[in-house]
Amino acid sequence: MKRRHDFPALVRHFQIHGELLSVEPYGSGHINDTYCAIFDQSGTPVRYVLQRINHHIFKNPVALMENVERVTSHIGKKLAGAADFGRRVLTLIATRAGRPYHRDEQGNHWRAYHFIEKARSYEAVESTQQAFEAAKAFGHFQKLLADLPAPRLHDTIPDFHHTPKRFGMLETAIAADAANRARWAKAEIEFALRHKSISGVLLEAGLPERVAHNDTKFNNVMLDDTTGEGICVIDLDTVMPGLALYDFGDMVRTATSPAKEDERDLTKVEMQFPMFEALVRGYLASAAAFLTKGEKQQLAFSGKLITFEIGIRFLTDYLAGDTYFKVHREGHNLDRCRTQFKLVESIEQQEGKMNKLVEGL
Ligand code: ADP
Ligand code: GN1
Ligand code: MG
Repeated sequence: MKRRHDFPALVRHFQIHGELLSVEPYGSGHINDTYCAIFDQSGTPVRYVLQRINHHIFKNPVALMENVERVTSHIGKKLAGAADFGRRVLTLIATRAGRPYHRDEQGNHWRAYHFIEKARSYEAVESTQQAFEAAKAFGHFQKLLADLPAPRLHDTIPDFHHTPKRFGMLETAIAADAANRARWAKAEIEFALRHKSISGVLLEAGLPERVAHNDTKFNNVMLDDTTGEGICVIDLDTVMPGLALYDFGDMVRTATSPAKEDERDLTKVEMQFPMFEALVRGYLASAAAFLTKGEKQQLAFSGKLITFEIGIRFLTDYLAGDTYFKVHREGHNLDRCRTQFKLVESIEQQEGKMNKLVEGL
């Protein structure tokens, strides 16, 4: 039986003063459970973010939180003194025991963050300015972490962006057909098999390992309500060693098409060239100085590859019976897979032009 969490007891473990007024589910992530908790602090309502880490997916929440703590404090030190500093990096709230997380009696790991006010994240991109700002913020995030002192961060999910291994998992899921759904996904399976050869390209390109975010979905950056600036990069669970292009690729995946990830009307899914241009310009505005020529050459390709990779992950989960991503309707993962593959096609049609743009900058 699913037991509701005892929020009044839970929040008392964190160094937050005042009386708890309410706790509501918040956001639309596919993995963790996010809540907004409001406290009365001397007559003023103050919001906090409370998150339960999905330990089925993140098998070592303690190591994960060690990463998050190192990353946020490294960035925090660098930005100290900057205008609006407290909104530019996630700030963990320690527990009364002095730890960055609380482990409850059911074995759940919880963390609390200060709420970034006067900013929000968006499910779909609305303007080139937004695309530019998001890419600039993610590039800046990589730049700030380029000199993170040793040791290497923990791999919170090993081989997270190892596309050939992801493809192997898809092949296993097709063969097993555990939910008896392969017959509903024939066209998608065929599409995936036809594109298998692109899987290994980035891994074989000899690109440098960097600290990457690894989940730079457009809704993982908060845009300032007044200025539109990408004020804070959030969702740090997958910050770990990776390629810079995993991040740029995921921006192309989530910020060039005006459609939501689970849009059913595929005519709305399209790689819009002006959005791509804004992403490249925004990313280079903060990352040009450290990117190698080899990385720059693959900016467009990374968009195609990461979109393909997430597409095959959705397809794999559909075939396995929806065991990984949260789903809210029948065929949800298949719908998500379809938007990704449609976007791959759209990128393919414009790849020459996309590469020309990058070469010219
Ligand atoms: P998930 O891993 O489930 O995607 P996120 O960490 O991205 O979880 O949080 C989900 C949503 O909650 C985000 O898209 C964002 O809108 C909001 N959010 C997360 N952290 C904060 C914060 N510190 N301040 C304000 N909003 C936040
Ligand atoms: C998941 O947690 P969220 O919703 O930001 C997933 C990403 C996928 C994304 C697809 C740990 O991200 O890898 O790209 O869904 N995160 C994990 O929307 O698997
Ligand atoms: Mg998120």
